Amino acid sequence: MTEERPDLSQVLIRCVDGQARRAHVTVGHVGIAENGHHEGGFLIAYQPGEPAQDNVISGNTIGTDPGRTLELGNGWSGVWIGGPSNRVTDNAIADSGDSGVTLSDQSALGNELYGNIIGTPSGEPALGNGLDGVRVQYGISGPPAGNRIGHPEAPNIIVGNAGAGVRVIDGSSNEIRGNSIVGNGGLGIDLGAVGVDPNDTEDADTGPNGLQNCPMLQSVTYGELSTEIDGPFHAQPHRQFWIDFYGSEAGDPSGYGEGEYYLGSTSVETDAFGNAWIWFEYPGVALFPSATATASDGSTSEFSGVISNLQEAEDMLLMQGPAGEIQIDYTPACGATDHVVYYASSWGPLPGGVNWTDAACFLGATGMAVFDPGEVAPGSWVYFVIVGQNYLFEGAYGESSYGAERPEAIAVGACERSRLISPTCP
Ligand SMILES: [Ca+2]
Ligand SMILES: [Ca+2]
Ligand SMILES: [Ca+2]
Repeated sequence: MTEERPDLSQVLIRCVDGQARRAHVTVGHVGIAENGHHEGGFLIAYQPGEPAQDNVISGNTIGTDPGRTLELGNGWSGVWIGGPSNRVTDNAIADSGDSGVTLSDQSALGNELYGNIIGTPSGEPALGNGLDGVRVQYGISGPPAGNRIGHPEAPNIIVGNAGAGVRVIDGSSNEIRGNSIVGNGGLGIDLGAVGVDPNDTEDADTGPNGLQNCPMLQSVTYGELSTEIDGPFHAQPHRQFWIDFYGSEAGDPSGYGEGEYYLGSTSVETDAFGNAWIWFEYPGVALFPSATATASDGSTSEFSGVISNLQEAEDMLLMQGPAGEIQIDYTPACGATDHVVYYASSWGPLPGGVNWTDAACFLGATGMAVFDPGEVAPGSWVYFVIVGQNYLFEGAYGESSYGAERPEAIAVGACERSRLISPTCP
């Protein structure tokens, strides 16, 4: 049922006029990797009138070894699909010269990508694909449509690819939900032109996935046991949408989100003016939240902007008393109900980090702490960082006076509460 075409792709599934339909092929547990000598990994080919359909590619490693350590990438896409209703599940797809998976052509309808690792997770050798994780684009006959890339119950991990996590250049109703998309060179999801597409009035614009408008997250509120996220959403009037929420350990440099971990979903319906208010409560700590909107036709938006309410303590004043003690006065950030001040001194600026040597703990809502550095040699530098400890958080109030995030305070055990260091204000 498969043709070997070592000069083109390692596994070719295609239909040719006048020949038997190449459908219902299942290929699994095949290592597809050949040091770039092959142009592609799997090719499910387009052929007018006889599209290759209903095939399953499952459980393979494509472009690397099963341990995901070797660079064995194919010259172009790891998987290229130009036919309908194929399923690509539970594969590792890495080190392609082009995108991890390309969905192309008018006949690329209703394909499903579930449970794949596209690129390489952080901490593993960097074997991201050379273009996008998943690319949806016009082919010979037209644009793809109605494909499903991930689902909250069967997400893909799309990480460390050179371009976007998922790029939809052409086509409509391509659903992108529930995935872990992080650490890609471009946006997590990029529709149309490279970069963020601004929302428009009543989402009247047209383009890939209808250039679906995304939610505008406005606030994130950290409670004792949960995180509340809310904000406005503006799109086409009288339509229903799924709003998917994600958290990330860090925001994307663009200020727009990727979605490192899926938090959950809510549905909304826009009013006659295209407005809706979104609200979501996550039972835990959700850092750098972002969201996408998916219309009832399956068109998913780009990610929203990330909320990052990073703040620093203000009005800091340092004074040295007659006995050499140092008093710092300040206004704690974020209205913290409790906080800690860590202290260190050294010769000159420290290139490698600060060894925090003292701390003042359980300072409540006040803005004053006193340290005795003892005999301070001329030329010494002193550093402070003020850390909130509201609720579940050990939230950082921005950078330390050293200019770096305070690491977990192993050297200063007295204040340790075994809490998460948050880059945002609680
Ligand atoms: Ca874009
Ligand atoms: Ca739009
Ligand atoms: Ca639109």
